[in-house]
Amino acid sequence: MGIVIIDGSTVSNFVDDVAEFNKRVAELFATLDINNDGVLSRSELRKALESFRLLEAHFGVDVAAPAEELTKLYDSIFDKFDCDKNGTVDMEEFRNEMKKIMLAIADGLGSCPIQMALEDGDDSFLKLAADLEASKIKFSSG
Ligand SMILES: [Ca+2]
Ligand SMILES: [Ca+2]
Repeated sequence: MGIVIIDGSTVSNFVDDVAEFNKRVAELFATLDINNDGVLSRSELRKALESFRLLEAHFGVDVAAPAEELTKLYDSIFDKFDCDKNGTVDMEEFRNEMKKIMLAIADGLGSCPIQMALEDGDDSFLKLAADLEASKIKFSSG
């Protein structure tokens, strides 16, 4: 358990670093693609969204909502990701939508840093953003 502090620029710097962002997205995608068929199904994406607490906040998911409502909501999020409406989310669709979400979060954070409490083994995208920022600070200070 640790605390990271992130603000809008932490998140937008992460997205702007295309090589790093794409690499992280690819890693995340591989983790989420439980049956390794190269695409995310509805249930795979839902599992992913459930594990991203900040994304839930971003989409206004009320975790205490009834199951059918949650399912509807996750379906509507899936439809956002599934740009070509073929019923699965491929890597490119996933990357495009993650980018939009991260930039929207960055906008929302602006220059007001927030503290995030992290549990051990937490590999949320925002933590990755914070890690990247930390590693850059380390490099630039020698
Ligand atoms: Ca899959
Ligand atoms: Ca698709």
